[in-house]
Amino acid sequence: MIKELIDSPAWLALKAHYEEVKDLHMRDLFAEDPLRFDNFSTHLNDILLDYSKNRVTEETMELLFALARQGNVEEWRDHMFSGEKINLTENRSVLHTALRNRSNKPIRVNGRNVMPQIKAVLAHMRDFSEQVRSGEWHGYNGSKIKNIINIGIGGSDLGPHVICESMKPYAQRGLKAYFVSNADATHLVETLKQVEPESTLFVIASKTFTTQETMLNAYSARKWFMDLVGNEKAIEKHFVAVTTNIELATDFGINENNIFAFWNWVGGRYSLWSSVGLTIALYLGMDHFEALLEGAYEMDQHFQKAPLEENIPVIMALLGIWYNNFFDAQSHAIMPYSQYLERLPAYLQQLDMESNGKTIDRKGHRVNYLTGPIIWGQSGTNGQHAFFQLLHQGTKPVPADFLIPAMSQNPLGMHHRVLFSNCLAQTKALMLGKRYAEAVEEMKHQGFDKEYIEEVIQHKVFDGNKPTNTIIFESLTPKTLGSILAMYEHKVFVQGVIWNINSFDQWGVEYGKVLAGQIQTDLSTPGDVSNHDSSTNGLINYRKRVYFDQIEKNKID
Ligand code: G6Q
Repeated sequence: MIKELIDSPAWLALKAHYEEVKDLHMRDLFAEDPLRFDNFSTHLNDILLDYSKNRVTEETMELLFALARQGNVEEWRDHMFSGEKINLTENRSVLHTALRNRSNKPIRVNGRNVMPQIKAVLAHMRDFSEQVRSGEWHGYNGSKIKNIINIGIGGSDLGPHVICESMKPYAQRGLKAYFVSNADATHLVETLKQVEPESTLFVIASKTFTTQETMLNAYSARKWFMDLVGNEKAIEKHFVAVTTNIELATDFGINENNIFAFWNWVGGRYSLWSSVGLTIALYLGMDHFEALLEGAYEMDQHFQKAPLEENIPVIMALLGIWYNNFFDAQSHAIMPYSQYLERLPAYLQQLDMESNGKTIDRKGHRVNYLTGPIIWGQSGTNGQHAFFQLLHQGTKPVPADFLIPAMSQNPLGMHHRVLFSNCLAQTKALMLGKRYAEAVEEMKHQGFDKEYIEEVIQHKVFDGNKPTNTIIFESLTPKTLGSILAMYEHKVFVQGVIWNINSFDQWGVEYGKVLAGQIQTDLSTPGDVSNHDSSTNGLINYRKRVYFDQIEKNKID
């Protein structure tokens, strides 16, 4: 009989080991092993993962690798790459990796090689993006396209958004990319204030073409366009779609030639590598989009071929499990020391929390261990002046990833040296902490008297022993970014396999998509409602009173 995860040999071995090592301090581990950095770091191309500042010994890592082997991580990985239907609850293959397959190897879904369709869509994207970027494709009155507005949400927004934001140095001069996702009209209205219809191209990105927020924004954008241009025929010059639902996109008025296909074996949050990346291709050019795919492909190869002991996504996944399940860490922080990567935490929130925010295992049983952590973070050094206090001296363990390029794309004076020093100073301080005697010595040196030192000294002591990974790379190129995003995808995958959950469905999101319907109906008529719980009734009625009062007043005025 297969044992439950928490009663399995590898888990029990880790549990016993945790009791032995939980009080070890990294400061001592570093003192004992001058080669700790060499022993606990690995790399792929220019991407170096330094995981030496973690609360692990050689034995911890061995036990974690045994856990991965016990969970059949390698077998599941191979199932995913070969197109097996590992998304059980939706009976689907999980093949975002096929989208960036740069080899000639066929990949089959239901016996059919999907590579020719993938290549055809890539060619379509190249052709279209080159036409727009060169001006060959122009607005209805001959104007050059200067603004791309991506209308989409969740997986149809976060991926392209983080890439466009991170890759600004590669963007074409004179071209701007905007992202509209929120149902709050403010998002659309404020964006439209910045553009003219004749030089704007809307990319309606929606796998289903039914998502309420996206459709609302798409139809409001269409109305804005029609109000200003008044020519139905002009729509096809300014609206294109990325979707699996050709019929609804055509109903919207989009010319079938301007619909970019993708497939239901591409999950929303894994879709930026598909035609959902059209906005990326338009903004950065297809060569850069393909470099992104290349980088992801190299990480895929590494994930498939490197032994677990050197495998970056596997190591990151196992360290996450170590803290999540043995140290009870509830969250994991992402600290990119790069302004360009400002949106990375938001992107990773969806990738990780939508994938592994699950309570039911693959067999349909409720799990009795923690699954996916809360992902949060902010670009450094801003976080240092805000929430880092809790990392240094709070009561909650927060493992964190620090990401930093060795070279800045904006080599201005001392900026990058200051940024880099801050990044390393933080991980060093989090690891070392500051002992009582060190704090006293420091205060004495600063000239404080004995009495004052005694009064405040406890506040100046830092426990340290706070784990961090540092991911350093030469500079933030499309290829490197592709590798980094694929690295996180596979990290999340490995964790899902070990936790025995399906990382590829999102029933909570689907539930949210239908929930609002009844309330929306209730909001449209005057008079209080009483058909919900008292909280929901109270809040609906508050809004109705404000809204209908306002309408009444405006009539009187
Ligand atoms: C991602 C989720 C979700 C989805 C959005 C948008 O994995 O399924 O974030 O991407 O709800 O869905 P559409 O692309 O269908 O509009």
